[in-house]
Amino acid sequence: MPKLDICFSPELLPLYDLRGKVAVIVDILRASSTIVTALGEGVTHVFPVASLEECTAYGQEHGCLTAAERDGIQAAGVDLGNSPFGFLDAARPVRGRALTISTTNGTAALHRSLAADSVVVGSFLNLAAVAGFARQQQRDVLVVCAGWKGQFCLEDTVFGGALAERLAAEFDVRSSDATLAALHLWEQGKPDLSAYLLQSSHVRRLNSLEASKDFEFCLTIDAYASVLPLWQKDRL
Ligand code: 3SL
Repeated sequence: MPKLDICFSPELLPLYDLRGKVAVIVDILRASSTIVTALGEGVTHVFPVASLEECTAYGQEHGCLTAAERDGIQAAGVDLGNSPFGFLDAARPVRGRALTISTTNGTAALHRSLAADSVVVGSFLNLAAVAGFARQQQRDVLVVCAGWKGQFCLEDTVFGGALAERLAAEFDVRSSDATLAALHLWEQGKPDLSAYLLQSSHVRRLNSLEASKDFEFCLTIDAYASVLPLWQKDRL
């Protein structure tokens, strides 16, 4: 039976062997939720890049939309920040456009996980798509929580618990303490996810940036149930 394990922070990745595995990159607030929303709203593909310089250069070279955030705030010189609502604005349609995006933790976690056999981006918005892909692959899964500047984030780990619950019949979700802990947190949080996660430091940070509607949106389970951002060569 394949195993589902959870890496609480990209800083812990050197302790894991990604070869032969499916890596699920999670940054619920907000990079992974924003990437899923962008693809769900018709963006053709996403180039996640590490630096702001790469983001703006890529945008100019390829004529694509640019999105970037630093410390939660839209970076200078790009079209969009890291809010899913940037891709839901009827005044600025995104369908048919490509996107390059750079964020503090989410896109960095993705680049650090490329040794995995498959890399996908997961969020509550596309939980069903990620679970379906894992079932189809029948390989060990490592959920890579983007965290915040190397530190643990409650919402990413709770997502790991939600995924473990969905896959419990087909995957070993009991042999890693990290997965057990995530399942416990998910059990606590799922009756009222938004009330539970209101305690988290990232939610407090977003609320201070007046991005509280992003928080509620990012917790909508399966709003984009068939969107699967899968890393292929240099893009999702
Ligand atoms: O660090 C990231 O990747 C972001 O998701 C952080 S924020 O939600 O934009 O603050």
